[in-house]
Amino acid sequence: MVATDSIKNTIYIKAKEHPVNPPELYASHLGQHFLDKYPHITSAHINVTVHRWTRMTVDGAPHPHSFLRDGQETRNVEATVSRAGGIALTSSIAGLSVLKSTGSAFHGFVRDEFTTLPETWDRILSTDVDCSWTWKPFAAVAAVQQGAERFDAAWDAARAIILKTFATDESASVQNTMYKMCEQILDAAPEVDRTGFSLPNKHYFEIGELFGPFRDLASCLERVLMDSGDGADLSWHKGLKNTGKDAEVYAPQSGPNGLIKCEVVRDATTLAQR
Ligand code: AZA
Repeated sequence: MVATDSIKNTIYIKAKEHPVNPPELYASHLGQHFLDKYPHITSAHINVTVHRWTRMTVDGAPHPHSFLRDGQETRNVEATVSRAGGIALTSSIAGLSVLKSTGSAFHGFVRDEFTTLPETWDRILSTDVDCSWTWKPFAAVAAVQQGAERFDAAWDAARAIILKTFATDESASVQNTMYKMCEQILDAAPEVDRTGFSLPNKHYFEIGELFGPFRDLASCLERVLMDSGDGADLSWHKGLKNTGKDAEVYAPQSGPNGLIKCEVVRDATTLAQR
C-alpha cells in the first residue's frame, strides 16, 4: 500500500523537479515515477487540472506579480501510464461558459407523440463547453517530451475553434455546431485520434414564455397566473410587452436541460497506422 501522504509529497517534489507546463508532460513524468518506484503497480492514473490565473493589467501595463481568476474554465489532462501500454493522454477544456443572443435555430427534428418542443428559427444559445481530445498513444515519456509544444498548440487551437465556431456558425442545432468543431480540431491536431464534446443546453426563456417550450401545460397556468396578476408575462405592469419581437428580458432556466454529447474519431485506416 502506498500512503496518500507519499503520493501528495511526490506530486510536490515532481512539480519542483520537472516543468508543470505543458500539463500533459508533467502528468507523464509523474505517472512514470510511480511505475519506476513501485514494482507492484501496473499502471498509474493521473489527473491534472489547471485553473486560469490571468496576469492583471494595471494602468495599461501587465502587472509583474498580480493575477486574477479568469472564470471557471479549466484545462485538464487525464494520463494513464502503464507498463504494457505506454502513455495514454486525454486533454480537455471544461467549464467554458458561452452564450450567443441570436444565430441559433432548432427545427426539422423528429416529432412523435412524446414531442412538445416547438420549432424555433431564432433563440438564445448557451452552454458550458466541455471538450476533450485524445492523443495517439505514446511509447514512453521521451516521446511525450519530444515536440511537447504540440500540447499547448492543440489547446490554443481547440479553444480558438470553439469560440470562433460558436460565435460565427449559424447554428442549426447544438449537435450540428459541435460536429463542425470536432472536424476542425481533428484537422488542427494531426496527432489527435478522437475528440468530443459534452454540452448542456442552458435555456433562457422570454418572460411570458412560461415553462418555455412546454406550452400546453404552460398556457393553462399562465391564464391562472395572469388572472391573479402574478405575472406569467410582464403585461400585468402597464401593459408591458416582452414576447416575440419585443422580448428583451429573459430568465435563465434551472433545468432539467438536455446534455448533448458527441465524439468524432479518425477513420480506422489512420488509427491502424499509428
Ligand atoms: N438540440 C438542440 O440544439 N436544441 C434542443 C434539443 C436538441 O437536441 N432538444 N431540445 N432543444
